[in-house]
Amino acid sequence: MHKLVYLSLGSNIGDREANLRTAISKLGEIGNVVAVSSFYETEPVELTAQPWFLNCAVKFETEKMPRQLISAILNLEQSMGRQRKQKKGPRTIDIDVLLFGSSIIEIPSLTVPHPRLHERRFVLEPLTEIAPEARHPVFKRTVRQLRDALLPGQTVKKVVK
Ligand code: PH2
Ligand code: MG
Ligand code: MG
Repeated sequence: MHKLVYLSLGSNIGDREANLRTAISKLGEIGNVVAVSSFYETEPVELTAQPWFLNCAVKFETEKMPRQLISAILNLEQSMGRQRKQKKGPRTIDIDVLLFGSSIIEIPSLTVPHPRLHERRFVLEPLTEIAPEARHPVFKRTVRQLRDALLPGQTVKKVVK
C-alpha cells in the first residue's frame, strides 16, 4: 500500500539549484516523485544569519513505512555531503517530511505533520502550488488556508524561468 507524502527541500550551500535537482532525482530511488513545485528564493528564518535558501515542495509516493522513509532520507542527505555542524544552520540539502498521508506520527526521529509547517512561508508557498487542498490532520485546515493565515514577514520569491 503506497502512501502519499509531501516533502520540503531546501539548500543554501553551493549550487543550490543543482542540489535540489540532484535530491529530487535521488528521491526517485526511494519512491515515486509525482509533482515538484517551482523553486523559491527564501529569506532564512529561525537562524537568520545564514545565506538565503532555495526551497521547493515535492509530492511523493512510497511503499516505505515512516521509520524506513526517514532513514532513507537521512542517507540521501548524507550521500550529498550534508554536515550537521549547527542546528538549523547552512546545509547542502535538507529534506523534511511535511505530511505522510493523513497520519500523525511521533517517533524519536520523526514528527509528522512537521511541527513548524504551519508557520513557515518557505514551506507553505511552494506546497500550496502543488497541494492547495491537502489537509493538516491536526489543525484540520487545508494547506491553502494555512498559507492565507500566515502573518506577513518572511520574504519568498518564486524563481521565474
Ligand atoms: N530551514 C531551516 C531553518 N530556516 N529558512 C529558509 N528560508 N528555508 C529553509 O529551508 C530553512 C530556513 C531548518 O531546517
Ligand atoms: Mg528543515
Ligand atoms: Mg531536516
